[in-house]
Amino acid sequence: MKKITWLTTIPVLVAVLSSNRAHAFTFTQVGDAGETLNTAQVISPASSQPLDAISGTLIGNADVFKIYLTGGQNFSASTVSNYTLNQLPGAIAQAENYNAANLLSPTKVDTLLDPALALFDSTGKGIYSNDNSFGSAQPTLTSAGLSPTQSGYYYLAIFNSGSLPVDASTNPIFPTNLTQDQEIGPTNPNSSFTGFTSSSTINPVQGIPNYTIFLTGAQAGAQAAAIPEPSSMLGIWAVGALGAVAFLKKEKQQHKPVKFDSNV
Ligand SMILES: [Ca+2]
Ligand SMILES: [Ca+2]
Repeated sequence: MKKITWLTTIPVLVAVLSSNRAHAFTFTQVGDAGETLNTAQVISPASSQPLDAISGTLIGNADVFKIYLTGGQNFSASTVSNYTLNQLPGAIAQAENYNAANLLSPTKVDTLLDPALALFDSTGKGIYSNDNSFGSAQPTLTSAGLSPTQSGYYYLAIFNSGSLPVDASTNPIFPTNLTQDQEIGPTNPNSSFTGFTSSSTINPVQGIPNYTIFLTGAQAGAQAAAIPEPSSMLGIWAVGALGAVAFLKKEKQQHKPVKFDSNV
């Protein structure tokens, strides 16, 4: 995507998120979310509030959450890290500012450097997965595309890039021979995941890495399906990704000016 598109889209999305955030709900992991359907963490309290984000720390290979999607291909999920911000188009070349101290600052954000995301249906069958998007190591599951049309409960997994969701025969649920930036559907649509392979690439800067998954098209539970807001029509793709980026850029500007392309 061209730089001009990113930068002109961000102000619109800031307004969208601001209007939604007033009644949105952010869930924080309690303890350690498991790596199977049975040990997935259930969002609580269940309600029809929009589920804006899930935050946590990654212990083990993966964290799996049971979430309710409102359907209509409005679901998207995206993570962002300080490292991502340094790599984004339109941001200044901040590599000189990227170091461990930066990432560990309490004003900075996620320290899980290379996560992947995958969505499964209520029986654990793969829907889609992504490892890296937009030239960064952070994943995005976009709306439209492979995003579910049907409302209902699904399982969202965040896992180390070196891990793979597998079925009972340890076959990977998603293809492994594709380029990392691709959003991919399952290898076998009839296979259900039963766990994750062990990761050899856990890469925290220090200690246990934390993450935040920004969401659209999700809510905390099944009660009274949320009425789609007009702004959700903007969710063609990556509303979660761009909105998160816009929000974090705004936060970051409080600490350090971010230069933008002079042509915008
Ligand atoms: Ca876990
Ligand atoms: Ca990744």
